Amino acid sequence: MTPEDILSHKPRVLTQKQRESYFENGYILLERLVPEDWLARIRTATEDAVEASRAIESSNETWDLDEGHSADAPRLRRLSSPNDYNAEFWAYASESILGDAIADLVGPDVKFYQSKLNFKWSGGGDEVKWHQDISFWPHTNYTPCTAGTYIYDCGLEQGPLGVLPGSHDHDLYDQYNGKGEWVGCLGPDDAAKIDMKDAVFLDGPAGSVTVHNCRTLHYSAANNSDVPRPLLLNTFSAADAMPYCFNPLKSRYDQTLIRGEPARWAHHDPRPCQIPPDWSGGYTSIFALQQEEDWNQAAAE
Ligand SMILES: O=C(O)CCC(=O)C(=O)O
Repeated sequence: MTPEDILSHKPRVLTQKQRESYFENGYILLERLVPEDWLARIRTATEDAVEASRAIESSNETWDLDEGHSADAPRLRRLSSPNDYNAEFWAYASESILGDAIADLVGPDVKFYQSKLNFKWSGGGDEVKWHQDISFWPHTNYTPCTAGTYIYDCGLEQGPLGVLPGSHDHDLYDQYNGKGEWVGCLGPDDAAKIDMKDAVFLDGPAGSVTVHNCRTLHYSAANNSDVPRPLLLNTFSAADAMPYCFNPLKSRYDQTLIRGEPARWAHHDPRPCQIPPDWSGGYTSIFALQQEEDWNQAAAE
């Protein structure tokens, strides 16, 4: 679906102005979108996951542990595929107002693609370097977008998501390093050209939702505050967007329709997309890739 097709459908929860702003800027912040009852459910699921992580000693497909993690003092970077880990997360992604807001941005027929819960722990939780999502998981068009839900209040000092408005309309960047290895972020020369004064940081109270398009450049700073910053990320697309590479965070719900009808025709956008490595042998997380950590290579083999 093109933005014009999408905008021609009656919105469910967003205003027409909000939708137009998303297409113009490549992102939107929906303050306090999530009602208290859903927020309570995903908070409990998050706290249960942190409890369970006490028994985990090394990073694996599901858990990405931060340096210093222990049973006594958990420190997590990411829980991969939370929707597969706890049905409460999947209920939120598929049944709540979130799916209605996404339908307003990708069209009435919406598919789920993948999920992750990025913790960015207090006292130095890693930055996420400037990158674009779509070359991690190319699709036939650029409707895919990722919704980030702040499970607790997120202030500027906790490393909220930062975006570069309008960057979704530019060419995609190279996310391989000079040695031809995938690093999942812009090289130092490209990153240095970004003027941080142009970045918009999407801090917000608990229950706020950020949505960024799959082409939008985004970044988040380290969390040097005393409070962790769990951000629940769900990626969706229009039903007519077909992935053509292996899903790095393969989920049992990949391609599940959460609103509307299945597509009979794929929509192809002619703009090119960089191809990632073949993830069928394994994937770790964006944190490990961008830090060029060894356990990524081990898992990939
Ligand atoms: O956790 C964040 O701040 C951003 C995460 C992100 O961009 C990603 O996982 O692709």
